[in-house]
Amino acid sequence: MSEPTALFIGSPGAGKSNYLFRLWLALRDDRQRTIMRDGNPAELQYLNDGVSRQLAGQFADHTSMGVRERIAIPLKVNGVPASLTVPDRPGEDWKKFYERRRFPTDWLDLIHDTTSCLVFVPAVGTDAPHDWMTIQRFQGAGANLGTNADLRDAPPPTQMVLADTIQLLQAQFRQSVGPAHVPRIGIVITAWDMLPAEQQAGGPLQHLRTEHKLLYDFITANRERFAIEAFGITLYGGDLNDPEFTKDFGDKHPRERGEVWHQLNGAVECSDDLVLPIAWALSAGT
Ligand SMILES: Nc1nc2c(ncn2[C@@H]2O[C@H](COP(=O)(O)OP(=O)(O)O)[C@@H](O)[C@H]2O)c(=O)[nH]1
Ligand SMILES: [Mg+2]
Repeated sequence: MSEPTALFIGSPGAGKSNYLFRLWLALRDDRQRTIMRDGNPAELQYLNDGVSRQLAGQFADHTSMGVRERIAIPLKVNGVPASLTVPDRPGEDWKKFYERRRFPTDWLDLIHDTTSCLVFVPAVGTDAPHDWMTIQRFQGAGANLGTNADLRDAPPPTQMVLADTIQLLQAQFRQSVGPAHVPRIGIVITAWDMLPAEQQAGGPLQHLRTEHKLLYDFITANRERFAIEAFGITLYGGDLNDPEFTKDFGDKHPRERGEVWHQLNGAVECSDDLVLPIAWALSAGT
């Protein structure tokens, strides 16, 4: 059996790098968890720089040039070696993956029997406001037939890209590992703090059901093919781009901030342990 590996997947701007830094901040404190860091990663400086930026009350910028292709963090899950691997460079190729329908060849060696994927999607503002699925939702099934809007250049709705990406991943797992393999795929909904409190309280699955109905139906119809969980994540409990929020940011240590909303035990729960999605993903192999 290969070493458990978790992969981050998601379009640019989905929140992968900032979650990586927040995760490193959590792991750095060496608090006793099922998942611990196992020495320092080669990209220590890069990770520490990202953390410093966040501790100063700002989200880290879009991935800087010159960063290595893969960031790998050596971990131990219940004492067993594992790793987290993140494509952290400009122009990550997940969009190409969707368009070309081919898994990036330089990532193929990462797909094995204990690989899990975390697919990132922002909580708000992903779909173009007038994509055809939104039109249909608000104006009924016939509305797309009658509209005069030219949607030829509109991007495909996020939920379609996600459902398709998961399907392509599954095909790659089948090819690389075997048809009976059931990979763990976590859906990480980022910037959870941007949702109204009552939507947060409804939990990540309800969010998918109302905002990304097609994706939700796809997940529920394929429960036996993938082990899927959804997580709603806020790195620091608010928007670091909002001066209203950052003015009180120093009132408590940023490490004490941030939440993961999940339904690992059925009911909606909120945890302060930002490591949770990775712990779920990696415990598949232990
Ligand atoms: N409000 C809020 N925004 C977030 C959070 N996490 C990420 N973001 C936003 O998402 C943007 C893109 O994040 P980034 O990590 O660069 O995405 P990547 O391209 O997938 O690596 C950030 O600049 C933030 O504006 C969060 O917890 N709360
Ligand atoms: Mg990035």
